[in-house]
Amino acid sequence: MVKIAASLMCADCLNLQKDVEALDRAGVDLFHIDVMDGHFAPNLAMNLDTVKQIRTVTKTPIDVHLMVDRPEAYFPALERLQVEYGSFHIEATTQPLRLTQNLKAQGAKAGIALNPCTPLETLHLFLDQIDFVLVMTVEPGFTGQVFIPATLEKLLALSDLIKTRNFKIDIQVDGNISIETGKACIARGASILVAGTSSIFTGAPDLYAACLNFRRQIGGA
Ligand code: S6P
Ligand code: MG
Repeated sequence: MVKIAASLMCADCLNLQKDVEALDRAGVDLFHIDVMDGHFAPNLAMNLDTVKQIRTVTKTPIDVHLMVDRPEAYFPALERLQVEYGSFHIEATTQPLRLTQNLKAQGAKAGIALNPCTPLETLHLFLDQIDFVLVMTVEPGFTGQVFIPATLEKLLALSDLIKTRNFKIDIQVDGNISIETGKACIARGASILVAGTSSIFTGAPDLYAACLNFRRQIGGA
């Protein structure tokens, strides 16, 4: 079944625990946490100290998306948190292979994130090393952006590549994933949808109901 990763950057930061609890009741599969440095992505979102606090109020697996230059600098802190999923951008490091191995050694599912303009060829050496690929469907940094349609072709090419080489790798999509774009991504092989302001954090008063509705609409009920 397709997994829903709720993007906590889009949650109500004045009532974060309340949102986490509502999302847990609605049965989200992962909490997606964006960590930025203001360089790789021109914004700041959550940080690893927040992850530590979120851990104390939920048992749902945590998915950290490092949108930072030199992600290796964050690895000692990440390791202490024992997250279930971790990804970093291939554009941001000179040692991606070492980092995927490190994530696996921590017991996390290892993911490589690709910006919309980064070609799939960069992944060829790693396909036997990773558990998931995070395909950005917007440029990194902000919520509420417009979906880049050309990323749908990239998804299709990626799922063909994974099938042809017979690997078991999840495809996560991140950026303006709505009911419509989510269905289009699933049809092209996506198995983890990052849910933000375009799907569940829409500003509607009932986050729990919005989450159940999204699950039902994408065909996962
Ligand atoms: C964006 C970040 C994402 C967003 C999420 C926002 O750079 O990686 O995880 O938080 O995609 O969702 P939406 O629906 O507002 O685009
Ligand atoms: Mg993200």
